[in-house]
This record gives sequence, C-alpha cells and structure tokens, in this order.
Amino acid sequence: MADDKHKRYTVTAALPYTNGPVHIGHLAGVYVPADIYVRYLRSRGKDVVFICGSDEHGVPITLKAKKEGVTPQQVVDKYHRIIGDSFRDFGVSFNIYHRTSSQTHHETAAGFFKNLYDKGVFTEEVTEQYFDEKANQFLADRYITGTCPNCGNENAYGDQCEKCGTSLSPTELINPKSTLSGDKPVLKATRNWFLPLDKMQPQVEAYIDSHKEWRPTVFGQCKSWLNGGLQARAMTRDLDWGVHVPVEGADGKVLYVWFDAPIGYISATKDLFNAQLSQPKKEEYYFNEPLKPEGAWEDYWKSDDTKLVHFIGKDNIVFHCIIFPAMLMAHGEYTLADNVPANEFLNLEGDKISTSRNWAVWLHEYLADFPGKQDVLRYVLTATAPETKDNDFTWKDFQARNNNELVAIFGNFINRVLVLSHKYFDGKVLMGSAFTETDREVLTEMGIYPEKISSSLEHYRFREALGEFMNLARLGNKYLADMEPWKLIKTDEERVKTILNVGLQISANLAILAQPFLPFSADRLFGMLNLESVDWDRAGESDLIGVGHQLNEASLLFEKIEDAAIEAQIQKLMDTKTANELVTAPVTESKPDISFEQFAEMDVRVGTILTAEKVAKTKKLLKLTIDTGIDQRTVVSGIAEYFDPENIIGKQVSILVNLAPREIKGILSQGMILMAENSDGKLSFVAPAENLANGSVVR
Ligand code: B3M
Ligand code: ZN
Repeated sequence: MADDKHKRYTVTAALPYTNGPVHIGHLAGVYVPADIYVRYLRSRGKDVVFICGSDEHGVPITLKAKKEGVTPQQVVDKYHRIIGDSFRDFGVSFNIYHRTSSQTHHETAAGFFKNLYDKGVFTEEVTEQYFDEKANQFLADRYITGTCPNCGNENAYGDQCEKCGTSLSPTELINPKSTLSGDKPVLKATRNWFLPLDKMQPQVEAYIDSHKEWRPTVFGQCKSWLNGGLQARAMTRDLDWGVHVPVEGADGKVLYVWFDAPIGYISATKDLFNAQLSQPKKEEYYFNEPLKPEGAWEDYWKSDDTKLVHFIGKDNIVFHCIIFPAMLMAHGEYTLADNVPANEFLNLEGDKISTSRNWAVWLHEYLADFPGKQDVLRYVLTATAPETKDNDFTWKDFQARNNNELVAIFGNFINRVLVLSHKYFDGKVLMGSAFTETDREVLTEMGIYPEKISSSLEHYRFREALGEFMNLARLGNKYLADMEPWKLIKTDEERVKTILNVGLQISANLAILAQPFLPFSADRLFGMLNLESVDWDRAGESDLIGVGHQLNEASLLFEKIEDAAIEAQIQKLMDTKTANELVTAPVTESKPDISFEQFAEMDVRVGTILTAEKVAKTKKLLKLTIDTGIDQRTVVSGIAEYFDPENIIGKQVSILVNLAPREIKGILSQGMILMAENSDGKLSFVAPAENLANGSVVR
C-alpha cells in the first residue's frame, strides 16, 4: 500500500519513567507494537526514525530516590541502563534510546518553553498550592495522596486516581496528606506559568475532529476531555528536579514533567542526527543509525510530508493528543501527530500490573528464566495485545500459544520442510515435475498474505496482522500434511522435489513476513534458508529461492515449554502475593503497658498434644489432652477450622497453665494454648523452635 502523502516517518514510543525496570505491560502496550510498525516500514524501504528514551524527571523519580536514600540522578542512571538493556535485548529497534537528563534535552526543552514565553503564550498566575510546613517545600501532585472524589479510592494521587483513571488536581482530593511528612498540607501562594488550553480549545478540537480514523478508545477519550471543557494547566512546578524554568523570577521552579517529556522526542531526534558527526555519547543507545547531515532532524519534525506517530499506553492519551499538540500549535513550526495508536492495559493473571506491588513479569527476569525466547514473548504479547480493551496475560496461555501455535504450526512447518530437504536432497533446492493445480492454488493464496498483513499493520491492527501471518504458516502446514511427501518419496521422487520447492518458497515468504513480529526467528530462518534478508516488497513471490540453491543446516525455531517452567512462574507470582499480604496486613493496635509482675503472673509451659477430637455440634472447637509436664489435662481450643485433629497429635505447644478453669460446651477446659493469628484469622501454634521437655517454662 503506497502512502504517497508521506516521505518519511517519525515514530515515537512513550518515554518510560526511570523509576523501575520495564515489564510485559510496557512491552505489550507500547514497545512491541511500535517496533512491529517500524520494522515493517523499514522492510518496505521507508525513511523512518524510531525514537525513545528515558523520562528522567517527574516526581515518581524523586519519590523513589527518597525511598532508596540516594539522589534522583543515581536512580535514573541505574534504571536508564536496565531499561535500555531490556529494550535492546528484546530487539526493540529504536534508532536512539535517549534520556531527558541529557544536556541536549535540557537545552531543547528550555528553549521550547522560552519560545512560547516570548510569544506571550503563557498566562502567569499566582495560585495557592499545597505546601508541607514540616518539609518546608511545595508539594508536587504526586507528593499528595487522598481520597478520590470520583470513586472513593483512599490512595489517589494529586494528579490522578489510578483506580478509576480520573485525572485530578490536588485540591480536589478529600483528606489530602503529604507523603513527605504525613501531615495535612497547607495552601500557600506561588506563581506559575499556565498553558491556556481553555482558549486553545477550538484549535485542539478541530485537530481531534480531523482524526475520526483514530482508534475509538483514543478518539473517545479525547472527545470526553474536550466535552468537559479544557482548562489552563500549569507548565511549571515548584520542585528542584527537572529542567529549570529559563525566565527571570523562576528560581526553584522546573518545567512540568509533561511539558518536558514529549519534547524529549525532539531532543532525541536532534542527538540522533547530530551524533553522527560528533562522537556518540556513551550513556545513550544508538541502533540502526541513519546517516544524515546534521540539522536533518528538522525534516522529521517540521515538514508536512513527515508522518508522526506516537505509540503510548492509554494513561498517556491526553498528554499526547491534547496537551503536546497544543504546545506544538503554540510554537507553530511543528507537525502534529497523524495517529496515536494507544493501547489499553495488560493485566497479569487477572490482576492489574503494579510496580509497587511487584505484580509484574519483569523483562530482565523473563530473559534470565527463558534465555533466547524473546520472540515467544513478543508473539504472545502481540497475539493478546490490548488493542481494543484491557487484556489478561496468563502463564498457561503463554505456554499454550508457544506449544500449540509457534511450535506446532510455524516451527513444525519450517522444520519439516528443511529436514526433508536435507534428508532427501542434501539440502539442495530442486524442481521436479511441473506444478499441479493444488500447488498453483497454494502459491496464489500465499501471494495474498503480504497485502493483507500490510493493510492490517498500516491500520495499527497488529493482532490481526499476526493472525494472518500464522494463517500463512497454517496454509503451509496443511499443504505438507495433504501432500505427504514422506510417503511419496518411495514412489515419486520428482513430485517430492516440487512439493519441497513449494514448501521452501512458503518458508522464504514466512521469513520476510516474520521480520516485524519475530525478528530473531526471522533472522534464524533466513540463515537456515541461506538467504540474505529480503525486503517486504518481494513477499508473495514464488521464486524467492532458485533451483540449485544450497540450504544451511536446520535447527528448531521454537521449543516446547514444559509444565515445570510454567509452574515455577506461577509459583513466583504466588510468592509475591503472599509477601504482599504480609506487608499490607493491618496490624492490630498495641495494648497499654503492664508491669513485669503482671507478666510474671502467667505460668506458660511447653506441652505436647496427646489426643485431639472435634467437640460435637461445634464448628470451631477441638478437645485436646495435653501433657504439661505437671500433669495431663483437658483443654478446649477454638482451632478446629484450621487444624485436623489427626494432624496435630504429638505437636508441642505453649500452654497457659494457670488460667482459671472454665466450662465450655459441658467440658472443663484447664488452660489455654497460645496461638498466633494474622489479620485474616490464619492461626499458627506458638511453640519452641525445637522440642523441649514438657513443663519447660516460657517467659
Ligand atoms: N513517562 C509516563 C509513563 O511512563 C511517561 C511517558 C512520557 S512520554 C512523553 O507512563
Ligand atoms: Zn478514583
């Protein structure tokens, strides 16, 4: 499909906050679809730059630094490295992975602000902002938590409720609390610069309305913002981590992180081109460097024949579709995004992915557990991509898609074609008897796929595109199964040559079409076919491999993933859940002090349970006989819901022996067994760590 309007592409992927590593949600939501799109364009020979980098400002980073007792710079240095490595390892083929703490970015962002400032775009307003008197500083939105006025979530942030997604301003929170001191913040006057989105609404609205082709989820979210009426938004903050506001009287203020971050795309593009001539800086990542003259970055941002596409997650929609375009409009020289294919969220085993609760599959951990299986994850995340609604990642589904799709369909087809070619013809590509009707039909059908897949990709329907790719593999698989060359070889070798030739042409086509989705496997497949990688525009041809061509050794493209590997992952998540429950469990309040004498009045001994039986007609009670070392006595204990009588006989326990006897359900209970109980009622015996003589004193 020719896109004649556009000469070049600028594709951006959201800049991840460098306050933690990246997980499957990031990959599924933004980076895999963006990479598929870019690899496709490159394979079509398009002029494209793929831009990303670390978002190193913003309050989450200062919060993290505080928590870890290090500087914000140390935090971003650490995660910039981890995140950049993960992207590189998963084959996310940015031209540059930049960072917003770079000098280029500080200059670019400050320059952009100054440009708008000089044009008189901003309104200056003195407003009351929350101030923490104990910490003696203004509180950025993220430093304030409170109850969401929309859904009642008690842990909403000053800028957004993560539970219901509503964006908020700190003063809307009910019961605001400073996360620095825990105190209720006070309002204090401060001057900041606002982008008058209210006045810009008509232009922004016209822009959005000219893009009815956007995903309904994206377009819909924009319209609902617009219908709510845009409001002026502060573009500066009272904070000391970020890009300093480059105007008089702005000491102690930095640019709002959502003002500076999207400009990061521009800074990165600048450095991408400029670094070709100067030496690339070590701390940045460069892949696929295009060689263009210095200054060419402007073509990628300021010409109408550049197609700008932002890949983001749904929580970033307003910033990319409304605020950033408004900034670019106010500046006047820039192109606006042609599309913003935002994804919905990916959940993990039925629960929202969460960095703070460690409920995630971290990319670096995945790679350690499944070395070499980047494409499997890329495949699964694309096949279940949350394009139209939130979706769920489960390990069982991951295993099933690997075993039943990648291994059984794509891998199996390739393996059969290659192994048979080696077995029968020493890996030589041959042609025997003429194509049959079936051969021709299959080759014709094969020829339709590239166009179908292109169309899906150009409409940002990556799931659908991958589905079509697999359908071509299915076609190949079925062809082989129907032709049964392994049987025919005994009677008609010439026919088998032709069948394998057809199979190899399909394989070469699969290699081309796999490139955007499964880049590692596509490379390996090209290697086995002994072909240089082939451009997309040749896909569909049925003579990609000529007669006489020698194939390379075959090896399995994909391997079965066994139950044990999946169970280990599920166990890891269960352990996380348990750990979280322990941390979050509310602790009951402490009791008033007692004297040592009061404590010493209790006579607690080590005893052993000799017999245990349920007390008839009760749910909770067990009747126990305990050897206390002093005597053998009966104790009625309310633990029947947690312990089966037969399992506790012989166990050592701690028993309060001088508790006044009392009658329970007609049984005289003489003492009490000590139990530890957590907040959800789970019980555990309090017993010596190793067996001691009955009657030993506990004190
Ligand atoms: N860092 C938010 C996020 O990671 C933000 C994206 C910036 S894109 C310019 O969700
Ligand atoms: Zn809410």
